[in-house]
Amino acid sequence: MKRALITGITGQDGSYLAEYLLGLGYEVHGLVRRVALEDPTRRFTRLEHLLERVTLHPASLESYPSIFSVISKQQFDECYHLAAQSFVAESFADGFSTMNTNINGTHYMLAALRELQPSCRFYFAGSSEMFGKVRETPQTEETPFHPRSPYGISKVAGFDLTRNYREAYGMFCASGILFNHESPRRGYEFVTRKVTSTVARIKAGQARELRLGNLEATRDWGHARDYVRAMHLMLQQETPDDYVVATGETHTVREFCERAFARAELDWQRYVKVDERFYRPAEVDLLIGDSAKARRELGWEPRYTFEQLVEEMVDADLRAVGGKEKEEG
Ligand code: G4F
Repeated sequence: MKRALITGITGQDGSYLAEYLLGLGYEVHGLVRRVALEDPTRRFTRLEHLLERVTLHPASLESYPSIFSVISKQQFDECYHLAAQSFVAESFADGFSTMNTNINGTHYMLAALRELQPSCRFYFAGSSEMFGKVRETPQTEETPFHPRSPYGISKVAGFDLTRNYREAYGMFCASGILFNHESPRRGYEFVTRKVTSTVARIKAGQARELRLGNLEATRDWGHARDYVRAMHLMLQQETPDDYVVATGETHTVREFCERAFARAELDWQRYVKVDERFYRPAEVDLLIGDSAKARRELGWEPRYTFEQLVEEMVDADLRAVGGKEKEEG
């Protein structure tokens, strides 16, 4: 039985990955903040159904000794480093804490593994935000990075650290350059969930409008459940490498709204209001990923379509507010 350690296990990706690895027969461990362990009902909503089957360890990405302590007590075959301050808008509001957590946290994980378990395979959650002001479209593993937010900058640093540990110390370190990936477990601050949760509240008579920023922002949106399979595959290869994970399809925020409102039989134009407050100081251009390398070398491909993703998210939010989801067929 393989043993995996997941940082960020309480998040969207962490919970899907934990589920997936348990299904493959892994013993799954997670790093969580001590405050989360003390407040499980609020902090473990995505993990509730797995709590009996995973082992959680208190540690903070800001504290090297706490990470060192967990890694010194148990041998792990694989480590998936997903924890981060991952909301781009927040990184503009507080770039310093985003940098501290994302860069130092990654460095601490790598340094502790190097010291204690250099044979543990390491996955770093890179991001399409690293491409930022894109130099070519679609983006591949060869496309130069030009990050446009403190978050993007912190992810480039994490990516470079991961590659450096691979090259300098011969560790099995791989990075996924993941494009946006969503699901009914997405945080409410991200645009897709903000849209689907508000659609459901409007349908239930609990909200009257949806205020958004840039409707023309364009993203390559996949399903998180598909993307965690790619993370696992990266750590099963003979040699460590970096892979773009994307659908290769791109849509605007406006299109996402149209589809989400239509799923609930509502006209998006009646409810969506553009609000300057949700614009960002710098926006990334057209993001669209070319995942040919992952498809060829990992045998990975997405199973969800954009339409299925939107429908699953809207239906889940409608159920949550007690609204009626659209009948299938
Ligand atoms: O949903 P978002 O906040 O995601 P963003 O910034 O693309 O980042 C996500 O994907 C990255 C992968 O490339 C991850 F690395 C990152 O951690 C995160 O998961 O915003 C998507 C787009 C942006 O262009 C934003 O300007 O939607 C636009 N948008 C328009 N109105 C809005 C809003 N975004 C948010 N969050 N809220 C709005 O009201």
